[in-house]
Amino acid sequence: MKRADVTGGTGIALAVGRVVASHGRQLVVEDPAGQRTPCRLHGRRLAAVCGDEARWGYAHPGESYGTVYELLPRRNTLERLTQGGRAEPVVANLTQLVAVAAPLPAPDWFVVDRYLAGAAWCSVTALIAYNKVELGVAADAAVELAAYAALGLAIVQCSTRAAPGILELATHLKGAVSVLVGQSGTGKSSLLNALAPEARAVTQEISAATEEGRHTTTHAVLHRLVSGGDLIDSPGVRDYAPPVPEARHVASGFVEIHRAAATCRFQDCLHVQEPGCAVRAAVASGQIRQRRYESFRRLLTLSRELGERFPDRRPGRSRR
Ligand SMILES: Nc1nc2c(ncn2[C@@H]2O[C@H](COP(=O)(O)OP(=O)(O)O)[C@@H](O)[C@H]2O)c(=O)[nH]1
Ligand SMILES: [Mg+2]
Ligand SMILES: [Zn+2]
Repeated sequence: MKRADVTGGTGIALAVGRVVASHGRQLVVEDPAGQRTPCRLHGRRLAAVCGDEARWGYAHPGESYGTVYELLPRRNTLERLTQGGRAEPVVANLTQLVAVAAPLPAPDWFVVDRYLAGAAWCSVTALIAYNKVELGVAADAAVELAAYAALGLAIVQCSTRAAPGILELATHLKGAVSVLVGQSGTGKSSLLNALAPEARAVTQEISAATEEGRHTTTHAVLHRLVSGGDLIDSPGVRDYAPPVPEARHVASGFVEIHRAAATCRFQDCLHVQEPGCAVRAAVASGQIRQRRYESFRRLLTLSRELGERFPDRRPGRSRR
């Protein structure tokens, strides 16, 4: 197809591809057949992240790298909260987030809630992978996992030291574009290596393509799984903190709170001290777990703090 308008009148034929690795202005773009080409961004205004769909072509015949001229609209963007309180895109066009927890390090369920809320805020499905299960599942962890399952979340108990859980996880990743997130040390890198044994080599190859041989692990890389589906790996994604939206949208990150909120007396109820609050009634009756409500309250407080510290911050969005 001719897109002379976006190439400054050079009339270069552009193809649509997907950004499968991104490091600053250097990218790797994959065509629908799976062929990967190193690319650079055209112009200063473009900023691509892993998962972006792009129009690209060769600026000059015979060049060894392509040029990305245009990015297509994103279906969703996983964002990270920066020090300055802003939302920074990390990955685009994701369909699933896998929150990884394990017996060791001791799970922080508030962190898990935060990731699950982050998934809901960018409209992707979430599941929990409880890794290292060969170490045993403590009673309190079993209670938390059962509570998440009751909310409709898929829970996969797995171990990188045994096949069955990994195979079950692979089944959940089929047909999806996923990321692994969670506390450091829960086994995300080990899971990636178990799911995509070639991941290490691919990452090194991409390091070479985008940086002429300097090996770093700062890239976001999309791995195609042999068992089906794509898995995006990036240190920035794994340790990301989801941006918290405006106070009135925080509840949309908590499925049971969002559901109960439909019957609050006031439509703009924040579920803190308003009369006729169905959420607080459900907490009092035990229908909503106290810990989950506490988790919601923490994010609500954070949202207000961010609003005060950064009054001009971009408002959070909710698509529920
Ligand atoms: N016992 C046990 N240890 C594991 C398992 N998976 C990973 N580990 C170990 O947990 C530690 C952290 O793993 P890593 O993949 O680096 O975690 P990450 O920080 O989440 O990427 C390493 O010492 C791994 O060998 C597992 O299923 N069982
Ligand atoms: Mg790791
Ligand atoms: Zn309410």
